[in-house]
Amino acid sequence: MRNFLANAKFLASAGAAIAFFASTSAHADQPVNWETGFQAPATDMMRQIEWFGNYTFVYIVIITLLVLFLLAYCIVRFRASANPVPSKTSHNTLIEVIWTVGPVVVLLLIAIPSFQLLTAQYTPPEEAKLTVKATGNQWNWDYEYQTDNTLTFNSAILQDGDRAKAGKEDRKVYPRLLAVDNELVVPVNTMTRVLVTATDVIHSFAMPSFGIKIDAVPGRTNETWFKAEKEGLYYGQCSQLCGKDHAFMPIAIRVVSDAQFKTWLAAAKTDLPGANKTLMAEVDGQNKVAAAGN
Ligand SMILES: [Cu+2]
Repeated sequence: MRNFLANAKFLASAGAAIAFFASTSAHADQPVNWETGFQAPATDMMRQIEWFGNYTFVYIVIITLLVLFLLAYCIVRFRASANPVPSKTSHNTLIEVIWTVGPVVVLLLIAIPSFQLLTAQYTPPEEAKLTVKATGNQWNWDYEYQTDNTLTFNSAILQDGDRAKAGKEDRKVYPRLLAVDNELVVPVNTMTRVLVTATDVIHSFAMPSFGIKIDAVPGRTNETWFKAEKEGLYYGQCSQLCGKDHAFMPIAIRVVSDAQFKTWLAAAKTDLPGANKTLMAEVDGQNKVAAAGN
């Protein structure tokens, strides 16, 4: 009984946690405790990746159950006491054809959508409207907006001591180890090209809910792209072991409306902290209104 109560309590708090994260996920995407699936997709590419993950999972389940059944059947049906004189069969053409053709068909059914997805990832559907260069350093990122009058700034992990000054005291929106001082700001529904490189060692630019992850290699430029469909604040991390502070170089992308982006970009060229503060006030203000309206 006590165990049952403890379990019920655990389930209730888990339920509350899920409700809590569901309510915050509307404007931020980040890892949550006990997560077993992907973060909610914010691009069509991530939706396709999620679909492919679920699709292959079906095969994994079927194959695992089939092999488990065959094993159990052999162990029980052909145990020494039930089957004292074992068969000496060494060939069976039909079964050999089945266990060769079966896996080939399964591999084809997985390979075809897999190659299609891979091709789609390297084939942007349209010309990029915005190009941003992300340069990995030990242990922070430099972002460069390739617009008229280039805008360049550094983005590093948010130190706890700087939270108050940056106006980022809400740890649900600006989580420890994921929040940064200056987010990469991009407009919603806009084809964005990201050029990725590094200055010292190999890093990796990854954003789970956008379905992108690409190595940042010194002396070479890699290219990826995304088209974020939902406004919000998204978190990723450097995903290539790059030294002692590898775990402390998060990536934060803030997706805003076209108008907000234009205002921010114009202001950021002269006063980045000021532009960020204005944008934050506007975005967080909207969320408060949205929350109140629920
Ligand atoms: Cu790194």
